[in-house]
Amino acid sequence: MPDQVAPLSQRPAWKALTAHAATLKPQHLRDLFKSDPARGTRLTAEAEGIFLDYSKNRVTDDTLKLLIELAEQSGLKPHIEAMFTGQKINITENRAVLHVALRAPASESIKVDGEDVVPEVHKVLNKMAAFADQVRSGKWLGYTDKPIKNIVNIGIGGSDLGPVMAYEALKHYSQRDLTFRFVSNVDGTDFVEAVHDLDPEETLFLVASKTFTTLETMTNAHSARSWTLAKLKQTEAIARHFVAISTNDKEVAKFGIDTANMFGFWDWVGGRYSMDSAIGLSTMIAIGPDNFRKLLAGFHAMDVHFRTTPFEKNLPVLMGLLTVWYTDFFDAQTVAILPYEQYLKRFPAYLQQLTMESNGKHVTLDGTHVDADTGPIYWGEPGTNGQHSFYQLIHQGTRLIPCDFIGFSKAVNPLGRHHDMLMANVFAQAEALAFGKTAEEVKAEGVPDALVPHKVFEGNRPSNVLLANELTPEMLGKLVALYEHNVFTQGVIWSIDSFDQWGVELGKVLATKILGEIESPTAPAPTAHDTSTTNLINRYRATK
Ligand code: G6Q
Repeated sequence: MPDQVAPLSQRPAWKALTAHAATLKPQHLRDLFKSDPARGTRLTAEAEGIFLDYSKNRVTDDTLKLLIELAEQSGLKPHIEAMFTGQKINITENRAVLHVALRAPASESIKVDGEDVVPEVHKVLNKMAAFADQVRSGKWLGYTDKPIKNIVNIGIGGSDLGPVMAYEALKHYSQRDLTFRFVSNVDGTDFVEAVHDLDPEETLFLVASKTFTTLETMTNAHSARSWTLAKLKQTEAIARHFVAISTNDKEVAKFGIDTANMFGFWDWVGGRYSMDSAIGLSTMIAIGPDNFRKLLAGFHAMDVHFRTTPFEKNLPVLMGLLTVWYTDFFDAQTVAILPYEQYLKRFPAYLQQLTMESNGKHVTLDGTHVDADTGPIYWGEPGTNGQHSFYQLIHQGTRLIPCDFIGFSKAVNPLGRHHDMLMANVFAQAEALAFGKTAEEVKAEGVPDALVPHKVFEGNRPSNVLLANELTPEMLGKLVALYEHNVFTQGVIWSIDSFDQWGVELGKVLATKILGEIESPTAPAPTAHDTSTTNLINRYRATK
């Protein structure tokens, strides 16, 4: 395991950055570009078909040098090696963190507790591929011998957000005569709406749950079972209409799914890092095994880049360090993810879990309170829609919101001038945020004095522009891995465990307790809660 490092505020680079930030903050991006026009081409990095322009950030060469020193003093290099070599860096759960093994080529060997996990990964991939081919070709028949036409993934959190995001992102590459639906919420509406126009005879459920005990998923899976049996009557039908994706074969068997129809994964795959494991079965059925392997190859290419490239040219490292810079030295609370690609409409939601569940921590690896702010809030919407709603605040509000613009040189669906218009907006927004419009410029347009302050754009608002060639399965893998390693970089600087999620536990425990209290009509009114909670429960019991 990597050596322990000094608390953040005592690392020399941190102290130097604190002093440096004070001198840099008053400087405007307009001046930084004026005194150093070459920064527009110099402060860029390119890897695996992704071009990152980070020149419109409030940094200089000195800032970058110090941030990289901070990465070194935080032990980023040994931490990367520890992750890639299967060491148990998720210390609170005593687990290895090996999503990188899910996309390792068969020729590689990665050991956990002395055992090579790569052959197992490929065994599951082959089993998924055989199954996906059967469904795609219409050979997998339902209980009444009709081919499957509808695939419904039931899962939540990490067992849902990746599959939904990837399905939407790669719809262009999907088999269009199959219908895909995703059910996650325990709100019955989610299930009812997902199946309202489907025929159980032609519907296959993928029950995706690492633990196979998650309340929402098991409740939805039982409703799916009842919905199926209401038409097909015989319990033997379940074997043709349900498969499981899980690490828990006992619970899968208990549910009544044949473990021959179970696709496994391992405790070293975190939920939010699992879209390229068997959890991606819906993706593989949608786009086919060949495209799924291209997706994995994209992930792997970014893994190699992250592991082997010097920090100055390392895309995830640079992006991670910039996020630390704004979070801790500019008090930025959020990061906006702005994909100018309609197919990436669920990408911000996917990144919300990846980033916020990973780095929403206030305790360091040694159990002490972290001495800086951690994980910013990630949010966003695809461009250009956001421009007509929340960009106002980014341009003229009082908060600093670093933005990641994501654009592509080629349209997946070329249509007249649409793509040029879309991309013109990427460049225009980043330019407007950085350089703004001064009072003099506004006045020169003949704007009356009273309106001038309203029409001034201060500028000096930072952004990254990520420009990639085209959204393909391979490119999606690269983009997701880019953010996975960006998050990892941030977590290492803050010395937190980016791979546990204890913060979701308390609410779950309380909900189970309260469920018992509201379901039993004879139970006495609960008293063990605070007066507000008791009052709400009683009101609900009386009005439901
Ligand atoms: C992700 C979290 C969480 C998890 C869900 C679903 O990193 O662990 O979002 O994915 O709670 O868990 P199961 O897959 O076990 O149902």
